[in-house]
Amino acid sequence: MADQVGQALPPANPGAGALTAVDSKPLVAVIMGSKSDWEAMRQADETLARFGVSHECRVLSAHRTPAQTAEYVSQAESRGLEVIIAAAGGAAHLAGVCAAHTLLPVLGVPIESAALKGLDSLLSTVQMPAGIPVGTLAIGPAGARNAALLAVAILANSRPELREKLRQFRTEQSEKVLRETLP
Ligand code: RP5
Repeated sequence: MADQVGQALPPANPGAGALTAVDSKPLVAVIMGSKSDWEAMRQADETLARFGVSHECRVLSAHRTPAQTAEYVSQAESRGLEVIIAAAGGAAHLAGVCAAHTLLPVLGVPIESAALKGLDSLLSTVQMPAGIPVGTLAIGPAGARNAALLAVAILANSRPELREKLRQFRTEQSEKVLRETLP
């Protein structure tokens, strides 16, 4: 079964009720090429949980588990998923491979690599040839958090209550900045 494909990652906030990484009716899939990507991608998990968006996190690799990745992504839409966030480092073709197997929007997060600091990941994710789009975010944790916020914005187009949460988030963020004091 598709929801058994790939290694599930721990919820960011165990005990948070429905806001877990492995939800029974997920709207967003957060997949990453390796467990080593989790340190950055937990930002996506935590952000989705903060908005109460049901989601699941999986390790699936474009090159280490190609068949399982294709199977998982091909079945995502019929399972009710609406957005896929795909993160990978190095020759980061995971997001592009995902996009090739689904009509769902795919948001790519380039993971910082040891050799080239994520420039390789960024270019591999962002430079999709015309026809199969990947919406690429920033390298690393900022990209992970923004991918989740963009997923929330996509879902919020048809969910007024989520749109209101997003508005509230922006307001709180602005207020926090305005409260900052400098030494
Ligand atoms: C990619 O290779 C993964 O997304 C990860 O960022 C990178 C290194 O993976 P590990 O060797 O740490 O498993 O597939």
